[in-house]
Parts: sequence; C-alpha cells; structure tokens
Amino acid sequence: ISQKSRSLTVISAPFSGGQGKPGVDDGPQHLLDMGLVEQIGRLDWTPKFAGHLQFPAVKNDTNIGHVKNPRYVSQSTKNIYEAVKKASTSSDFTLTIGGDHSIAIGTVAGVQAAHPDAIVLWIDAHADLNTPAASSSGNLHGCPVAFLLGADEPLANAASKEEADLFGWVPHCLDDSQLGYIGLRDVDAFEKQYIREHKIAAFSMHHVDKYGIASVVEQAINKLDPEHKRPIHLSFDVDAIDPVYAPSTGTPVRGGLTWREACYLCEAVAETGRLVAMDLVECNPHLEDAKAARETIAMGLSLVRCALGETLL
Ligand code: 5AB
Ligand code: MN
Ligand code: MN
Ligand code: MN
Repeated sequence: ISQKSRSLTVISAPFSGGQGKPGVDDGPQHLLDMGLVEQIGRLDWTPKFAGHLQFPAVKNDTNIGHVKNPRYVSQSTKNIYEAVKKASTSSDFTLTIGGDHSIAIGTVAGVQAAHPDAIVLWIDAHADLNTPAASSSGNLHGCPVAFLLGADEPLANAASKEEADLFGWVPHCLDDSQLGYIGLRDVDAFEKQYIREHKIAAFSMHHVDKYGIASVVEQAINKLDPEHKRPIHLSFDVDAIDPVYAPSTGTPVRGGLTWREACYLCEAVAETGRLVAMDLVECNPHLEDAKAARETIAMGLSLVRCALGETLL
C-alpha cells in the first residue's frame, strides 16, 4: 500500500551556547551540504527547510554561579521552542538539526505542545539530567532533561529574581514515565540517583550488550507505552554512537553503539509508524580532521534516513 507523502519540516538550530567548543553550530550546514533535504525527499516524505534559526548574542551574559551563557541559552531555546511548536502543529514531522543538546529544551517542549502524550527516547552516552546546581561543568547541554521534568530550581547566586527564574518559562512538560534512555555510559552521580529514585526507563550500554539492541528498543517502548499508541520523539545525541563511527563530537565516550546498532534503533522506531519528531545534535565538524567530520555527518544522515523509513521494505 503506498502511503501518501507526509509533510516534514526541517529546522536548523545552529547553536553552541550550551557548551564550550565552537563548531557544533556548523553541524546543520554540513548536514545540509551533504544532502539532508534531498535524501529525505527521496523517501516517502515532503521536506520543507524552514531555514536557520538566528540566535542574537546577549550582552554581558556573565555566569550565574557556575552556569555558563545562562541568558543566551534561555533566550535561544525559547526561540527554538516557538519554532518547533509551530512546525509540530502544522506538519506531520519535525526534524531539528543542532547544535548542542541544550536545544532539546526547546524541541521537547515544542513537540509536547503539539503532542502532549508523546514519549521521548533520549539516545545518548549522557543523561543530560543535571540541574544547574548539580552540574559540575556549568554547561547547559548537560541539563535539558532536568528543566523538562521540572527537577530544576531557581538559579543559585543570581543577582535578581528575574535572573534566578531565567528558565522559569520552560514548561515542565515531561512526566518521569514519558522518558526513556538508550546508550548511557557516562552518567553523573546526581543523575544516577535521580534515575533510580524516579524509576526512569534507562538502558545503558551494559543493557545493549546483555540483551542486544533489538530487545532494548522493544523493552524501552513497551515500558513507556505498553499499548503502542503514543507518538514518539527521538532525541538523538550523536555521542551515543561509538567515536569510531562518530568521532567529531564535543564529549565523546568510548564503548558506544555501533553503526548498525544506531541504525537499527532508528529503523525500529520508524517501524512503529508513530515517530513525529527527531533531533540530531552534537555533530561538531570542526573537531578531529576533515575525514572524521565527513564520517560523523554521514553517520548523522544515515540515522535520519533510517528513522524516516529508508530501510523498511
Ligand atoms: B551532552 C556532563 N554530564 O553535565 C555535564 O553531550 C556531560 O548533550 C554532559 O550529552 C554532556 O557536563 C552533554 C559531564
Ligand atoms: Mn546529549
Ligand atoms: Mn551526550
Ligand atoms: Mn522549571
């Protein structure tokens, strides 16, 4: 049965303020240059490129406590939220290309506005669940999940109430039971404790080794959505993949998903027919050499195509 071509909006979020390494803001352009939109167009989708979001610099964006670029990240992710909310309301699928993972503050909140029952599969070496207070780095790309779950508190050491409440706009749109991790292998002590106490579905690389990727994806979806009826948002941090395949990323961790495990995961999600949004983040073509950058971008493109059904027969 041929399905009618579904509409897909590509949003570029060339943002690097959630961490310290320049270049991750150039990920989207590299994905586009290597054929992202054309490749999607060859599948059963009608892609529309919505352009590069702009992130005006914020003057005097001094640290609040140890938290870096707090005003810039708050303002930029709010822009992303508005754009993703609009796209998710008007098209069948929203693909957001980053950029560092702080952009998911906006993408998850935006997708949830259109699909409040959507489950979120967070594919990452890291849990990105630190509250600003718990973060040891002060990098906000390690915090998006804490904001979305409402685990955060007003920023400590802020000069005013407005500043303490910089992220007060982020809707606490995720319930513990809506979130599942796959690929974890570098999780901070605070994050581990939170995952345990809140019984968040979390599959580390240990589980991938133990059960195999096919079983892990099945277990994750069964746990979050036993009736198999909820929309799915896939937030894919390329560092979930082993640095052998995706070397050009800001916080690489050895022992990750293989090329095929990563593709399988996306294919299995595509097979449900319920995927409504995907983020592809943390591709930094300025890290390692040009060949490594090309391989990382090629990996990212494969993930998107697999998630959009390329390999389904
Ligand atoms: B990424 C770390 N947990 O908070 C922190 O790449 C790393 O979006 C965060 O997953 C990595 O700084 C953030 C040590
Ligand atoms: Mn991440
Ligand atoms: Mn990560
Ligand atoms: Mn909050």
